[in-house]
Amino acid sequence: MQDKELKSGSEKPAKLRLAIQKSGRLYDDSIRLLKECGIDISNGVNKLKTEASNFPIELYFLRDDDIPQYVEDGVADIGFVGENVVYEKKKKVIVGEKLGFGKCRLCIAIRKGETYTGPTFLDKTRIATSYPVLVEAFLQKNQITAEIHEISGSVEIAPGIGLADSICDLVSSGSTLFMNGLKEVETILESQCVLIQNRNLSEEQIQILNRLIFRIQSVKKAKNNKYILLNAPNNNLEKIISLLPGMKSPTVLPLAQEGWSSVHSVLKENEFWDIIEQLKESGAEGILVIPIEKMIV
Ligand code: PRT
Ligand code: ZN
Repeated sequence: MQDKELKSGSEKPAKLRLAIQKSGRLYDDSIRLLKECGIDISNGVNKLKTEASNFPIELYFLRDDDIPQYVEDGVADIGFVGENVVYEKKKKVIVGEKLGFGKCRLCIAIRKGETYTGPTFLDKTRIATSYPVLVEAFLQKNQITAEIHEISGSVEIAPGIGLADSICDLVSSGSTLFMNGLKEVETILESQCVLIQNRNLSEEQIQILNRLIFRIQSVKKAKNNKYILLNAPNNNLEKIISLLPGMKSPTVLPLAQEGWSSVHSVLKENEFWDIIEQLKESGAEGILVIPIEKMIV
């Protein structure tokens, strides 16, 4: 009896420990993505860690800079973190699924009035950055020698106070550069939040991870697609169908009004406006475009 109890006590069901940013730009989107994946973490997002009630995942809330190290060490099994941090930290982790948020670019910026002549412009100058590893790699690739000044915050003020000639920092809207009299001249990395994983996960953990990735992919696909319903005159049905790829092919149902059909299909977000215009030109009416919550293909 005692043996049995000990045995069942030691056989803990497998779970995945997921590290996400504690607060900051990636926090809201990370939580939202988990919710969209049907993972309930409502029992305490303000703690250091919390467990999902309906999925074998435990969440750790950390500073984004620390996430690659925790995942490399196996303190966390997986993490959501920006590619900029992953590649700057150079930790031994597997970089997987792109998560579609936290998008930005790591750019070199110079004073607005200067004329950029290519990477050689940076030769023998001073570059201020929080990303010395990525900047060094860019300089080496272009055979440039420059002095890298590593600073941890407000990089954009460095040229203005005479600390550097240029900067390398993350940009999203570009307004920070603009307000500081700077302009982008090189993009050294396009970045977004990605899923990273420890290299030694157990079989069971990989199975849980695959379930999570499947859900993430379904959410991402749904975001990139719209469901469309429209009424089509039968005499132009073929043309209208040819404009709508659908997941297999569009669904066509007869309308009560003779000579008309109802057509249902799925459209890619980026082809959406072009196709809508062509559909209208082909006589489609009553067009409804509806967001899709999950898409399993
Ligand atoms: O406390 P912790 O260390 O966890 O957070 P943090 O302050 O280091 O990071 P945080 O929350 O600012 O950013 C987290 C991640 O968000 C980054 O590592 C990037 O992957 C991503 N991200 C996306 C950005 C931006 N966009 C961004 N625009 N990170 C920073 N910025 C900053 C940039 O450094 C510059 O100061 O925003 C300014 C530029 O923005 P624009 O819109 O004016 O161009
Ligand atoms: Zn940080």
